[in-house]
Amino acid sequence: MVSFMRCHNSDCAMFSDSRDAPSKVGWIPSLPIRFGFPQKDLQLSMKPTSPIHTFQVCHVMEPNQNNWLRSGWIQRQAAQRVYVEMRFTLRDCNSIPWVSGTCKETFNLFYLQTNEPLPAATRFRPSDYSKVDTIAADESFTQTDLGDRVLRLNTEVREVGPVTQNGFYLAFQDVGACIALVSVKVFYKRCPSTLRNLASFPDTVPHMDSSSLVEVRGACVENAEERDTPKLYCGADGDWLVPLGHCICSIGHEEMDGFCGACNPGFFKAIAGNTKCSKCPLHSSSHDQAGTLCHCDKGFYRALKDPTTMACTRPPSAPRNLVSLINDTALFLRWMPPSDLGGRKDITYNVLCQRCDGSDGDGMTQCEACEPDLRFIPRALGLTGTSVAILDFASHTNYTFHVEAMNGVSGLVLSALNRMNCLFCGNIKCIPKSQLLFIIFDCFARLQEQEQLSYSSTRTKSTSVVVTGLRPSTVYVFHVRARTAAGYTAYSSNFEFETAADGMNVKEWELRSVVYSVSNGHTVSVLTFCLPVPFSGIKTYVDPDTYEDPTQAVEEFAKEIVPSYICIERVIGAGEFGEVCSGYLRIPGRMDISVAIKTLKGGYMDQHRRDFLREASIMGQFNNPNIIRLEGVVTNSRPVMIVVEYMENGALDSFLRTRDGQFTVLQLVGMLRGIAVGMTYLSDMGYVHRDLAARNILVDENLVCKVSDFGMSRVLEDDSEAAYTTTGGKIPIRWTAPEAIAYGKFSSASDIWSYGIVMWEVMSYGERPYWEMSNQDVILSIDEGYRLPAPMGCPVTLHQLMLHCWQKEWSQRPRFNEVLSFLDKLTINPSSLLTLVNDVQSYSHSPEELPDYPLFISIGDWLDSIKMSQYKNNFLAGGYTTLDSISTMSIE
Ligand code: ACK
Repeated sequence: MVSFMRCHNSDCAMFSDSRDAPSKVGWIPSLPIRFGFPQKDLQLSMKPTSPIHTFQVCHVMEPNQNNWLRSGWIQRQAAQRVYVEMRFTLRDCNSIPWVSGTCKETFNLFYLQTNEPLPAATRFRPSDYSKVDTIAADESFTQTDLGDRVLRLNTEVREVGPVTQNGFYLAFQDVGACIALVSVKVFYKRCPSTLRNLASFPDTVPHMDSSSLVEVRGACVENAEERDTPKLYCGADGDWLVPLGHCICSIGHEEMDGFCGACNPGFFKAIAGNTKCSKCPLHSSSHDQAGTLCHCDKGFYRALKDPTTMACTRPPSAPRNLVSLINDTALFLRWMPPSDLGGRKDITYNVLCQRCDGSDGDGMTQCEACEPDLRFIPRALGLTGTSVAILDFASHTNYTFHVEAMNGVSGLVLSALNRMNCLFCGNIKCIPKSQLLFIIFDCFARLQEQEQLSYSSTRTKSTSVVVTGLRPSTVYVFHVRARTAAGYTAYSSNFEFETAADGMNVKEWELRSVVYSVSNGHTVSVLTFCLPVPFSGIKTYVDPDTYEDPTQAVEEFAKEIVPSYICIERVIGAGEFGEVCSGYLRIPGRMDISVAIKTLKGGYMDQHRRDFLREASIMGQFNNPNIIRLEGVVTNSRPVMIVVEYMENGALDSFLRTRDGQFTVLQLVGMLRGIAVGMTYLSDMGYVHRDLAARNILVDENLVCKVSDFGMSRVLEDDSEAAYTTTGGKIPIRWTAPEAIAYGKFSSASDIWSYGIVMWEVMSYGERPYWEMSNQDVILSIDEGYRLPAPMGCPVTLHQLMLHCWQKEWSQRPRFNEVLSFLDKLTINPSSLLTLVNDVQSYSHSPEELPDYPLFISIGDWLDSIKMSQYKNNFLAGGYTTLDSISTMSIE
């Protein structure tokens, strides 16, 4: 082997390269099998001045060719996945006169793994080698201006392996083609050492398994410190993915080209962070490199609370123009602010008073402070205005007043110069600690039918609640209370109302409660009033938990089936409460129906039975071709069963995994459309699924996808993906919107997020979202703006739709009906699915970078939506034919 040069992606690590001089790199024609790749210099007409050394073979006239060329032993080194790039010319048989059926247009690539080079005398046995692929030419000839046909160079790359032993041989088999092998480059991919977010990451070789990422921790660069642990993931193609965490430059240092450099003299940085060094503020300077603080020039000061970025200041000069005015009982003093405020705005004034009584026996004047005896309005010290009134003078006494100006740095100077002033510094009032704050956690609305002892209660985190299932002609009483850090508040005063007899107003009322605290900050009160919810015509979902007795909900929404009508055939899986079986429902006088039967295993507790049947009372309310249909329940005998329609292909995730790559994009979009139909229906009914994921979608024999798994959508106990969050809930992190993870805000908008993840699962044939990343890393990376990249072969339009579903701001995500009409447009206009993500150069991977247009398929759609249809032709004439091209359009 000559060299072991490393490189990235297409510019790749080279174990050996026969481009320069093939004889040096160990290519040996394998003997004694007949060899047909003699080394020759081939003059390619592409580069007439530079001869290229090649191995050639061209026995196209003779039948039964079997010519081999084998490489020397190539050490595997760090590689896990090895690639071979072959450059060759291959003549097409039509261009060779007189050849019959003996001429071939392909050759074969083989390899053999060994831990050591084979002894030189080892016989070459083709049967030891494993075939990698048959190689054909993309190009064989091209036409020149003069009409000549010129041989074209082909480049083909194949993956060899997996290579697990120390090294390997490559071998080429010719079976009768006319080939010139110009070069062979053997390489592997790696993520090159890099600097990211002020951390350095070492050279890393990707995993052999293309679907898994290598997690790499970065080390902070010099003079930087770690905030969140910096991490990158090395992907199979040698790309670094998902940057997480970061380092920040330490104090006295700033970021320069990915490193942390010292602040220059005259500059400083007092806090660690990715900000720049700041110029020293006025009247301060730093003389050394890496300054963390600028020192005040002589005569200037920095008060304790002054930020380091503030100019140094000095005490003010004296107040000006002091004038006095006396009436019968009061003295008024007024003055003007100093001419020099010292560079500060926090100026205050002290009025100092001295009373001097003649002289003592030594002839000395006796002076004392007189402020305690006098009344100063508003006060004597710390005045912010420029006047004061003084009262309560004693008769026949001399008073002397001084007004001094102070600011935030006066104390620093005075304390050094004159401690006498401390006389006036006492009597500082204690500021009371901030008052105890009450936090409203949640409210309870209690609903009671008048003159009935029973009541039901609803818990909500918002300040309004919709009450459903009310009876006609009944008087109801509502009251609301709040739970705060200090416990429950008292109930609000009662709000009474009577539902109408015709039932029009009886189903839903919105109970609005206003939670307020009174002025002392210690009580929280609740005001309540009621508003009827306008009748929308769409059936709304009724939460079985609002029933006092959940069996009532089952009775209302699920049919009881006679157990003898159910024929169980076999067990197909295990559910949380018992086995899942398949079988038939044989109702007399009706056709047999294939069903799945979920059973509740014996020895259950009442709570289990209620939770088990909860799914039936939810499912029973739905009637939609893309929602799993409830046939009925068996509750009056053992075992308790839930009977639903049978879905031949089982759960969508495992179904796709076993059919990797077998569907057209349109078929996959058809599946996604079905799920969107089901979800549109659920969201219109006001039902939030909370656990939408491919594992909870079932597929029938016609590839129709139906939403299922409603039972645990409230508590998610049965989902193996659900993990406990810091708030105590159990949540399938990878599928759940950030606001639902962070503070339990589940909504149809959070279902839309999950729908985007399901889209990704479908387009990647059941790949695990975020691969092996930990839940914590998933949360972090989402927060930092990372979104799943498009799966291989995914149309740009679909990935853009996913990114829309993953907008951080939930109100900006599309609604299910919008997703549905978007998918419909895609299906009607399949050319919109032709651009694959891999084909697009500048393509956004994050919702923040989404082009500023909503979900449109064509330029026409878009212009229609912004009322500019008349410009369609101008756009097309200008070459703007796709929405991607619009996103890169400039003002000009
Ligand atoms: O992937 P699967 O075959 O699809 O394995 C699970 C298993 O039962 C445990 O839930 C399958 N399953 C659940 N409901 C149905 C249904 N209605 N039709 C067919 N298979 C079902 C599910």
